[in-house]
Amino acid sequence: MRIVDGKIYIKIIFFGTALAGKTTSLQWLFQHLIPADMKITDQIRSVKTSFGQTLLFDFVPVQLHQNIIVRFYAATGQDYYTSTRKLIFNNVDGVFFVIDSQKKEMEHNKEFVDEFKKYLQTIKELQEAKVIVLYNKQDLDEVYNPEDLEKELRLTQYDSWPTCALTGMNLRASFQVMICDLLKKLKEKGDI
Ligand SMILES: Nc1nc2c(ncn2[C@@H]2O[C@H](COP(=O)(O)OP(=O)(O)OP(=O)(O)O)[C@@H](O)[C@H]2O)c(=O)[nH]1
Ligand SMILES: [Mg+2]
Repeated sequence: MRIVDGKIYIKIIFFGTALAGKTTSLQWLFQHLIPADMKITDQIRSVKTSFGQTLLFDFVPVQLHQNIIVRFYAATGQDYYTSTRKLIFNNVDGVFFVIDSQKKEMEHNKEFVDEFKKYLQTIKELQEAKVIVLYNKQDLDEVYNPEDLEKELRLTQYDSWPTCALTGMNLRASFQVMICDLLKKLKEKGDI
């Protein structure tokens, strides 16, 4: 979190494997949940590869309140960019950890959990950040249910929802919990 000229900047990141649904989740939130008068830009800024995947990150700023700007970032999930992915965690306040629930993605998800836990040890802001896990693609066949996933991936300590980023299932609820938690922290610290 950064306070510049009396404005509070909150940073929320979507993290997870390539094609897990980070960009799709952010798009759904932007299109269906963020009221027009809170939008600072009319579209998500992103750098895409020729296959439609995110290169580096997607970015969208939202004005939550007169003095509160929330900046959303969706990190790239491609393995090629692992070294740049860490940079995006600087000053983070909230993380949506997007899991591709498909059975075939289990090992890949485990690698990302390891990567995330490594960042947890070294990035202080991340230790204090609100983390919500989205067990995405629950609409598909051949997926694990959230209970099995959180046990197998050792993510039981976090709030979580089964989601479908295509229809927005549970994205509203998870977003509300994220924002409420972050605003509560700001109030406790006396910033608002
Ligand atoms: N069936 C289904 N497909 C989904 C869901 N979420 C995303 N997808 C699809 O999965 C593909 C990848 O989604 P993206 O949102 O681009 O994935 P990403 O996590 O941003 O991937 P990178 O940018 O490569 O890191 C797209 O074709 C989406 O339409 C979901 O909940 N269900
Ligand atoms: Mg993406």
